[in-house]
Amino acid sequence: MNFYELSDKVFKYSFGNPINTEAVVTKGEKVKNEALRYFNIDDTEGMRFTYKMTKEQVVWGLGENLKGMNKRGGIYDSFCSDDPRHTPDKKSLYGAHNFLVVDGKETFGVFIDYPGKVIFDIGFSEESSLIIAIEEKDVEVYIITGEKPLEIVREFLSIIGEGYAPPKWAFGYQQSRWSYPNEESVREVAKKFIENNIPCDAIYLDIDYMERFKDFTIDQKAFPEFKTFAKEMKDKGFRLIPIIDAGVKIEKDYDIYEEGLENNYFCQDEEGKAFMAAVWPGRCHFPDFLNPQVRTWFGLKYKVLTDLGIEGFWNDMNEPALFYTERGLKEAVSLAKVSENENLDIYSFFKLKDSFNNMSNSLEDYKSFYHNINGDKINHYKVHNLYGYNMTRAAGEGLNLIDSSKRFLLLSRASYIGMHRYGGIWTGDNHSWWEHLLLNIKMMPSLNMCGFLYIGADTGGFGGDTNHELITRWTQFSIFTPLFRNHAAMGTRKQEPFSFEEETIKNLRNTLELRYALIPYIYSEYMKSLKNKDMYFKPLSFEYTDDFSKRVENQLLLGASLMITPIYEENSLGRYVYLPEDMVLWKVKNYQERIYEILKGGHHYIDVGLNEVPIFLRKDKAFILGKHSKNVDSLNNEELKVIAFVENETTYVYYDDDGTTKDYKTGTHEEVIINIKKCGEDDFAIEIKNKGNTKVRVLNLEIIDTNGRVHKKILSVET
Ligand code: MIG
Repeated sequence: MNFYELSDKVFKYSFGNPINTEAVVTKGEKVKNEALRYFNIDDTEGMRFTYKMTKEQVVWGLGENLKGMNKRGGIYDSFCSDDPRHTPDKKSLYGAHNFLVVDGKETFGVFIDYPGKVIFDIGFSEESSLIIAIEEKDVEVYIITGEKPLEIVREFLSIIGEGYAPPKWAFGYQQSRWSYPNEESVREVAKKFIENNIPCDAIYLDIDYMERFKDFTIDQKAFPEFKTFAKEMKDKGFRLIPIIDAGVKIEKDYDIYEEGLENNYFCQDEEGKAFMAAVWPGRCHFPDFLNPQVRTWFGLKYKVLTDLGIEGFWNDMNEPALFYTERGLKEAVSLAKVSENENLDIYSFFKLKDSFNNMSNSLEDYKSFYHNINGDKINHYKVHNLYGYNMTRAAGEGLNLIDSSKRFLLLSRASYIGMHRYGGIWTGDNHSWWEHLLLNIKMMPSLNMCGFLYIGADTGGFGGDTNHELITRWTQFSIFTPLFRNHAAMGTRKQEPFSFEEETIKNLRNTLELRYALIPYIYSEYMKSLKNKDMYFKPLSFEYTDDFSKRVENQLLLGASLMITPIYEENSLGRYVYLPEDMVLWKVKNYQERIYEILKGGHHYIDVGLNEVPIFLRKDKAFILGKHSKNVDSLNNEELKVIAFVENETTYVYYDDDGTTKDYKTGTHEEVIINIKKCGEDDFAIEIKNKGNTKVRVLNLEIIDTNGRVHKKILSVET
């Protein structure tokens, strides 16, 4: 084992001959050996790391996963999986995010940098054991020390590199469906948003926009004048976001297929032929995204679409999902060769049934193809979790070559730690189930811990039919997630905001207007989290140290100042909330009406009508509120509200930048620093600093004092 010190808090232990995943960007100094901290190692078969947990310890992390924010009591297989039914018994979703923080009297972080399957048994097999197991002996383990979980997370975020910033318009509402298959249907959706006065920034194009599901092609019948159409939509205020799938269709004269084959850019089978499996386009080959040359080649193909005016993409099926291979098909078909009147015994019947069920995403298939990593032929199974990550990396790097100064919207379904540098993720094929709204809430801080900031779920649920209540409650939560997209599967009921009855449309419109009014705060908090290596969503106990906060899994801290308490249960017109300190409650029906109520620290039941969004403002904190518009590009934030709850003093740093270029990376941005200090009974001293030429002209302050009185002041911002 080699031991490296990355800082005085981060230690890397390198066992055997690990594959460089490039998850971590910081290189450490190699120092003398020391035994792995915290864990016992058993290397009789693969590697098994065991830590004895005390009863009081909570385990946070693991990014995109099922179960609670506290991962104890569960067993998780880190193995990117295309499984469209996220039921509680499942062990894997689309991402592989092997970072967790053990929090208690002894507190530390651990990251298992291993590109194959990792099993996290967190007090499942043995109540007090945290067991991490891999099948091989080549692995890098990072241990991160620190006093508190947030401090440990921030150390981790600083070694995996700065995250991805989408363009500002990507903070607007986005509408999707599988599918809006042609010009007319997209035009119709746009028209309904306009007619119903509902803000929206983007409309998604699912697989049907392509010609026979071929990447970087457009179905000429469905979109005869794509470039003109994209411009027409943009002029109306909507960007189009096409999907790109991992599988490349095998079709003679299709350039991607021909070039890939000619240059050996596809993953190969045992015999060195391009590996073949079927997905949407039928039989496909799979670009070897682990090879940098292939990444550049594929990444530059996005130019076909950027040349037509496209500014955003979503990369799908990149676990990679495999519907079937010839092998699986043969096996199933041969089992199915039974005569119709055969009396199958029950075992052969199940075997036959399973052979069809197990045809997709089978381990045997994953073990049957290879990548070329620096000239070495590496079995896919060993590096499975790097595939989606590197597809999106290909896109990110390609888009950077296409236009190095422009920010594009980029989403991936599969991911590994490190991919946050290239794009965001949506959390895949959830269902229109209340359980998945709660899961969505719990997953957000875990993903932030692993570097993923531009995240969100399919609002309303992808599979199954939503109803007016679920879409309303889900939308009321999703207005706080950086990625805010409503998406639904083929065959499900329509779930665009205007597809419901008048009252629901009105509630959704008010909710979306609130989102747009919150964009100055949301964007400011997002960018500060990115720049300062911080979390956008936090569990309560990452800031409040009382014992009860650790148990709260259905409320989140949002940025520097707010706490949100979403309604996630059917038929409920309210909920229990826990306040670690006195806070201001603003129940938003319409963001133009602001009635504030002070709630004392402790447990409360609050009424929350279907037309209300509860927002809590923490003590000695402030947030920013703008006005809504039809989309982000037309927001005018020269005049902003500053809403503060002041007992003693608060400072809010309002961040903004051009929202379109990468200039922020070199420090170009604007900041308005607002300091409010209580000086006497009704007296507040206010100081405003303007750094970097802000566009803000006027600040309307609403200062709430501890008696609930609101003090209003209007200040102009000096330039
Ligand atoms: O096998 O492109 O997660 O968002 O609508 C399904 C069709 C493929 C899965 C994605 C989903 C998308 C769907 N895709």
